[in-house]
Amino acid sequence: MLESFFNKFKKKDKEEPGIKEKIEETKESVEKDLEDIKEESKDIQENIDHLKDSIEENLNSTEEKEDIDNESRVKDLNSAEEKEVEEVVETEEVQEVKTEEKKGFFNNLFSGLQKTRDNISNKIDSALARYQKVDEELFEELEEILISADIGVESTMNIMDELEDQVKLKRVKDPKEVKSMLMNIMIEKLEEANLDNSMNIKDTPLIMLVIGVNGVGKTTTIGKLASKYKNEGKSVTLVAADTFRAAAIEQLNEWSNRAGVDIISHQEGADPASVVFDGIASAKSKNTDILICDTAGRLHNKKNLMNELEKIHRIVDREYPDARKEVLLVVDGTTGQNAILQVKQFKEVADITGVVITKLDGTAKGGMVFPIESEFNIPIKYIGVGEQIDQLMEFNPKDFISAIFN
Ligand SMILES: Nc1nc2c(ncn2[C@@H]2O[C@H](COP(=O)(O)OP(=O)(O)OP(=O)(O)O)[C@@H](O)[C@H]2O)c(=O)[nH]1
Ligand SMILES: [Mg+2]
Repeated sequence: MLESFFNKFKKKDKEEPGIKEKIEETKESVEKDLEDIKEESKDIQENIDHLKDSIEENLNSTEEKEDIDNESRVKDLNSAEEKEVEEVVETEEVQEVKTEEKKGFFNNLFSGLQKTRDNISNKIDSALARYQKVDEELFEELEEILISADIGVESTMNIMDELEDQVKLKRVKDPKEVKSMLMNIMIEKLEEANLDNSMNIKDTPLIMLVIGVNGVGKTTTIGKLASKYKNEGKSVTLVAADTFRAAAIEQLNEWSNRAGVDIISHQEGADPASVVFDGIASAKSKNTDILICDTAGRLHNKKNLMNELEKIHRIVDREYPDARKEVLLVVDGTTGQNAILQVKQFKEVADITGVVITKLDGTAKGGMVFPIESEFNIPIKYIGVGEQIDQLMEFNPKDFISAIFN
């Protein structure tokens, strides 16, 4: 088409001289423009192709992603459902175990405190049944009952003052109403001491030193504690730092087998501090949570006991500064006033962080928890209510008073 157009003008060149050059020039520039346009359109086409490719790629990957997302969403939903079902089953199982544990706890506590309950609760019942009205005589009789259960004069006075105030304030006439009032006042008085009765086993490593006079139940308590803490998921090692008698080491060994925990022991007569040293080395290398040391922490001689405990404390401070220390004093509940006296004496020589009262199953004088908490201000952490491995209960004012009143 361009050729015929230019040929037309060739003819004209003869009529108009110079026009031929002009036409040639225009032809060249038009041809060049055409070339440029062709190039440009090639580029544009290439760009379009490229864009198409990338759009397609994006579309594919979005689809793939959606597929993956959907798949994982379905997976998440399924696993959430499974988890929910598992959780429901687990919660039921855990609740069942907890209910069983609670039942076991109250059964043990209730039967373990029977003698004290008979002494306090039954006597109170029969006194209240004999009175028609709430008067001074009844108060005196109640006071005697509390004192006979080793609640102590000071604590008994505090409890009775409060009871009389409340009876006046609430104008209580019927003796039957007095029992629950008395129970609540006793719980309040124990709680008033504001002591931390629960043993903190969360902050580990923890080193427990168990002290107390001969035969109070130290080794038995250690065995029970080891089993308890192991069941609560803690790793425990016993340290036979009572090297006084070979039989003591053997007895602790038996408890370590019963509880299924490790033990570190030396020969009879070895230095107790060196056994503690080895116990610490073992705890460090195995990352053990709790070390429980059975000490021959007797009070036949105050100076000896102080020296022995100081030496052990020094070793712990030097070798295991990260470890928390608890010093548990064990007293035998069946020794009544003697047990209270031991708390007083040990308090003078050792930084006791808690008391364990053992053999409460064998005494009617469980009231001794009052002077220990209120007068000496030392928390009772556990009570022993039998020789069996599970017969060591955490001490809790409400549970304790409820168990001796109902
Ligand atoms: N009924 C009853 N007996 C207990 C309780 N705790 C310990 N016993 C018994 O008390 C006795 C002495 O217990 P041990 O654990 O050997 O006392 P210990 O303080 O280690 O004695 P030594 O090492 O000799 O100083 C054992 O016969 C235990 O079975 C308890 O809570 N109730
Ligand atoms: Mg012992």
